[in-house]
Amino acid sequence: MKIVYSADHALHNTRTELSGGQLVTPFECASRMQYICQALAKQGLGPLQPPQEFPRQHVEKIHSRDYLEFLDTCWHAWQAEGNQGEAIPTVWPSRSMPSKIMPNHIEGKLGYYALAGETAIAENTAAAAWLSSNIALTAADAIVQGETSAFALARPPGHHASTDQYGGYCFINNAAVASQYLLDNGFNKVALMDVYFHHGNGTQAIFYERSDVFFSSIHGDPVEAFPHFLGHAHETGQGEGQGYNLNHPLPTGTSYDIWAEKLQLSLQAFQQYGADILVVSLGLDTFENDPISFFKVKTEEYLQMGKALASLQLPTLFILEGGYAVEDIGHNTANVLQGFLRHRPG
Ligand code: 5XA
Repeated sequence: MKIVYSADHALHNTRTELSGGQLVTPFECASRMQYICQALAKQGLGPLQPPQEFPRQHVEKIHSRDYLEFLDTCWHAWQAEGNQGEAIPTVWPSRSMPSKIMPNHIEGKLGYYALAGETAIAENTAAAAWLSSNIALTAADAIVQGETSAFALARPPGHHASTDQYGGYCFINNAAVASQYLLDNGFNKVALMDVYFHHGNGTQAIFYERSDVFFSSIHGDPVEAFPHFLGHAHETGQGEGQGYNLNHPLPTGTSYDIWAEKLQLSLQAFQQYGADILVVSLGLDTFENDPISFFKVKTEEYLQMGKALASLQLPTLFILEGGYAVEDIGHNTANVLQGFLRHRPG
């Protein structure tokens, strides 16, 4: 399996996350990658290969130009105001003030482009987000070149980012960018399986009215879990996308057996759809000891998850998303890949 990685993910090294009414050290932190790299090496997975740089136009197919410009200029504008801390939003175009006029001030712009308030932006956040998308594109390109499977060891994650909003630690939607790249390079029907604990609201929104990407997600029920305002079972797609969005919201304490039943439903739907490529948004925050999630998947069960994903017998692109039990994320990630490779070598 081709694995794409760059140590420069650590460019995104924010100090603050708004959590529980406090500014804490971000759960989505650079050390996650050290544990994953160590576990991959220990299990003989690799080598890790560097990303290529792709033209920005691949990302512009998913995200609006004004949003990307905001991302590129946010830190400078924030600093120019004399702010001492990292950039976080404090005001939103909420239900009671839905003005369509774009504020000039960075405080207003942050609220316009943020879908949540926990995620800070610092000096190199945009550079790291672009790099993360290049990692996803390089791994996608490996599949286009004939690899059976590839793993984009990318950070920051992407699945909460929509066309023009960031949040939930996500800035550029790597899975969406990679899926579009696959469609532009010979594949016709993408099965996009999101196994991240939190619903992939950004990915769903991006493809909601399209039939060339079938999005399915198994996640904490949004009445109880972030992002709270998307991810219900009745959201099944719209227009041309009707029938190509399948959500499985699940309650607190969900074990792997229950989770795996939903995965089988998604895989069956992908088969009926006639997918020719599988993209996996691989979050490891379904783990039983994850500090901000409430599923109960155990380390050894990630082998079964990999095996189940291999059963589709499709070219498969894994893209790293979340997972915050830092000392366990390595083994859990490696187990998914090992479980997959044992049943679909390559
Ligand atoms: O999968 N998404 C996340 O891990 C983001 C959670 C943000 C909670 N405020």
